[in-house]
Amino acid sequence: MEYTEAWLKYRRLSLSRQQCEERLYDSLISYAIPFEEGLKESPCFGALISEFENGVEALLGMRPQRVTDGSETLRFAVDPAFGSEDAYSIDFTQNGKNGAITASDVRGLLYGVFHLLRLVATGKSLADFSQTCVPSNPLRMLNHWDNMDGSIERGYSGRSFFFADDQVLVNDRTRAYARLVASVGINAVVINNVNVKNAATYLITDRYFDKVRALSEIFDEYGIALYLSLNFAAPMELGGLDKSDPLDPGVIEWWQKKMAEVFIAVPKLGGFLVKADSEGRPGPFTYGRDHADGANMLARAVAPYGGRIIWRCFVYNCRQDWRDTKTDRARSGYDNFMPLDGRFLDNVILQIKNGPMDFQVREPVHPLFGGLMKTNQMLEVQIAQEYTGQQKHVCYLMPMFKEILDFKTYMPGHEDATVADIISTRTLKNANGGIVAVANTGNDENWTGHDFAAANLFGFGRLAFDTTLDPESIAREWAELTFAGSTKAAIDAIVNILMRSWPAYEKYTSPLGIGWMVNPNHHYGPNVEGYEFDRWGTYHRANWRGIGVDRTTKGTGYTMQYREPNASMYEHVETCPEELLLFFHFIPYDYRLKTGKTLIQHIYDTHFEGAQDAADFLDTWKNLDGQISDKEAYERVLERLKIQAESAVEWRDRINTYFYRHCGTEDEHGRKIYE
Ligand code: GCW
Repeated sequence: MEYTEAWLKYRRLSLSRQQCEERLYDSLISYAIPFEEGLKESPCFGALISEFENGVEALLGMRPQRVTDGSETLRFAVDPAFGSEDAYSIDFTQNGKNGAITASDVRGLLYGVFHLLRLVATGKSLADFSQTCVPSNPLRMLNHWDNMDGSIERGYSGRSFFFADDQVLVNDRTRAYARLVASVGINAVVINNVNVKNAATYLITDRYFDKVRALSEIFDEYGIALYLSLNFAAPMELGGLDKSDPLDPGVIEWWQKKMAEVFIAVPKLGGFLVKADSEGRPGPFTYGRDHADGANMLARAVAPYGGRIIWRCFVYNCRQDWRDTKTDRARSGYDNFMPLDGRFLDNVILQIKNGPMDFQVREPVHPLFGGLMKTNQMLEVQIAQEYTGQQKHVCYLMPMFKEILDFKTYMPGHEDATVADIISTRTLKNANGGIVAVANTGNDENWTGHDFAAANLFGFGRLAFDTTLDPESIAREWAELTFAGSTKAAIDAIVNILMRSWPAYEKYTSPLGIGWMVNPNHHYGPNVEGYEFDRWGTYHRANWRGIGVDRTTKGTGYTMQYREPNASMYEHVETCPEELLLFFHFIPYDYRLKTGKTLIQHIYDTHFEGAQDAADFLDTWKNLDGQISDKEAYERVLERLKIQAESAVEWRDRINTYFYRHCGTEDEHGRKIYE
């Protein structure tokens, strides 16, 4: 299947000689790599050369020459004393003519080259340019939920390009993918679904070693470590043992032997991701053991090979009864893992979803951030738009991620520590940390179904590498690279749509942080009571008086999982941020919000506004006909924006009618609300 180069198109610039000179692009014409001999062994060396030479040639129409006689105009220098892993600097201030990219390793140089090419592709001048970039996060990871039959759990962009018919695929697209994600700084990838079943259990056997190794080597050329999701019950399913008890000597020995075998066969492997005791997956609970017992047992088995165990905290009771108002799914991550703080080994990292429920359009930050003080942590976000329009709707998520990263946790002794500080390992000076996104790719030609969804893939990588970046600049950079050759007005419009998209989606779907209200199972489209009487712990409790879940001390007590002053802030209606009001409180329809509007009027207004925003996106796009360089992309986006506009109307009307029927209050503006 064909695929595009997404933001790596490197469309030829049309510049005059003078412009090239002024921007110092001439300095890209010759380059040198001092001490090259010692660096050739580095797995990224080939990619460094080819990315630089091909990129410059595509953009400027001249192929850079490598020289060794001191006449170079650009110098790549590895300086082990330069700084932390993957950091680099680009400097064109030395003598006003020549440039240098410096890093402590070749992977850092490769990141520097991708950065340099972004500058040139977006027409930035290199004259006087100087910047040092240090990655914010040690691990910058993607999790693919790809199954070995080629399907993708929560995939909205076609089939898997890692697997088909229970085989591992290694082909051109493997490399194209590695380039794409490495170009934005991703350095670790899990290729298989966290729900490890059937053939996927056998990925750690010789049935698949050759292909897995081949894949890991391609990744390695782009500085990416391959990880696999693991089946905790493998000792039984593969080894024929009668248990998977993590403290059982036979089980321990089985894993030790298994890991020796795996790391000899696939030496570049970074480690494993584990979903245990969650949504029916096996885990240590079966044997009366806890998550630390389970994770540490595996961590010991991979430690001799430098491997890591990434253990997910998405553990909750998925057999709840809606009549029970005390059991609260939101509490479960903290209740399960907080007592284990300090018990995990150094090569274990807990992977924590951004919020306590499940990737809703708005959730509070997970209270384990700021709670845990002696544990390696990773933030898990989802760019696969499971609950945010499934890549039929545009929903640019970097503004949401940015809010999460900037959230102050008030961890004792580190009162200023934000989520970004904690996961980066800056706060706790711990061994491991980072950020991971559930990936949104598939084998669709444009990788992400909706062309605009690629902004989330690009943006996630950029933000993971530098959590101080601003979402709008990232959006602009992505738009300029992807839609190079389009009019300035078109680029501005794309950025505008992206920046308005998350707020719009939030407005026309469930109100004020309550979440859900989607169709069960597939999670697309409105269904206000779709999850109301289900077993998943996802209730909004709307009745004729009001709506919301009481998570205060009078209700489920969830608010007390936060550090002060956050706990009190959420506990009281007056101080609770209003975008999360219904997540924390049951609120009557006639309650007045800070805007002076009643809750019910707010619900009506936001739903009319959100649907109007979606209609505006479509109109804007229609007006750009002829201004977008890539005609096919234009048509694809047009088709999706139509779907979104229609779906937003359906959301608006279902939600408004539902509440109108419940409380009987008329819209103050007399707009059409169906009976
Ligand atoms: O939100 C749920 C998804 C499941 C997913 C699970 C998880 C991979 O609906 O499809 O399973 O989260 O994160 O483990």
